[in-house]
Amino acid sequence: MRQSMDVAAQALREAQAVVVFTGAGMSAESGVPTFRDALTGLWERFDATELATPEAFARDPDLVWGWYEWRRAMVMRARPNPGHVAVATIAAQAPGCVLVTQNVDDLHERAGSRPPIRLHGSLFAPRCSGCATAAVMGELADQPAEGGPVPPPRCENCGARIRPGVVWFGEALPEASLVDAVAAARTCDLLITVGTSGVVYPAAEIPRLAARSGATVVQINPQRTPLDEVATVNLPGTAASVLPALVDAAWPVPPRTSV
Ligand code: BV8
Ligand code: ZN
Repeated sequence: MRQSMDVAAQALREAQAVVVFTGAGMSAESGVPTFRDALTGLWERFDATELATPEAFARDPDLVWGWYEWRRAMVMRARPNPGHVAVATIAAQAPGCVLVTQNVDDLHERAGSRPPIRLHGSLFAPRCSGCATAAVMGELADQPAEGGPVPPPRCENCGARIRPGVVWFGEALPEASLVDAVAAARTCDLLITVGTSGVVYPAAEIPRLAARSGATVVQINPQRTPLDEVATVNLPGTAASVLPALVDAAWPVPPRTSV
């Protein structure tokens, strides 16, 4: 691990264009369950990919809206972890750093990062399912701790149901975000991928594209993932422990001069 950390730290120190690419594991230590285990309690009988679809919302809008309100409440109770703070430090220290996230929480911004390129939208940007008018984020729905169905609000403009501002399975990613993320992956010399299983496309293409374009790819994840095969360096471990260690190794804090 020591040798890999040294390689990663040198790559970060010397990089001219850095991409940080994050997934649900980034927020796990803030108490926000990863996508595969976002379903606890009431939701455990559903597969996330079954709830995160336009068909599910059309079939049972109260159930789907309730799930997103339950997740939004959890994110609002959560706090950024040391990994989010380390990402904000990298963005401040590394030239031309671009943050690309698959996450729909706001923990990167709350840790001080500039708004990331969001490939899968946000829990905090609801919009009308009919006329796409942006909706004002209302008060949190009154739900039991384990969650439950909540009727979505109605659009003031056209009366259609308000939907979560996320990208569901089967929906296209926001074109501009994808174009910007692809451009960044193509031109970076270092991509750090943190806390993603690397199985959801087209987002999962980003680290692979960086590798194909000749960038050094550093993966931070406690588990093995399909991205192991494209990572130049694997740093096994969690976001909140490995990212701060990487920042310290790249930019050691000069010892205090005794005054
Ligand atoms: C599209 C928002 C076309 C919603 C999400 C077969 C092959 C290839 C593709 C497909 C296919 N079949 C279907 C598809 C397409 C599909 C897809 O990829 N499916 C997968 C399941 C195979 N993709 C789509 O549908 C996309 N759209 O293709 O549209 C199109 C084109 C034009 C016009 C119309 C249509 C849309 C995909 C976006 C779906 N929305 N999120 C919501 O949040 O509810 S995706 C969702 O899962 C998350 O946002 C996240 O991005 C994604 C993957 O999750 P991860 O972030 O990787 O998290 P996960 O839980 O999987 O893993 C966590 C990782 O963290 C693990 O590795 C774990 O070890 C690690 N970890 C845990 N703790 C820590 C940690 N790491 C660090 N520290 C820790 N403490
Ligand atoms: Zn409307």
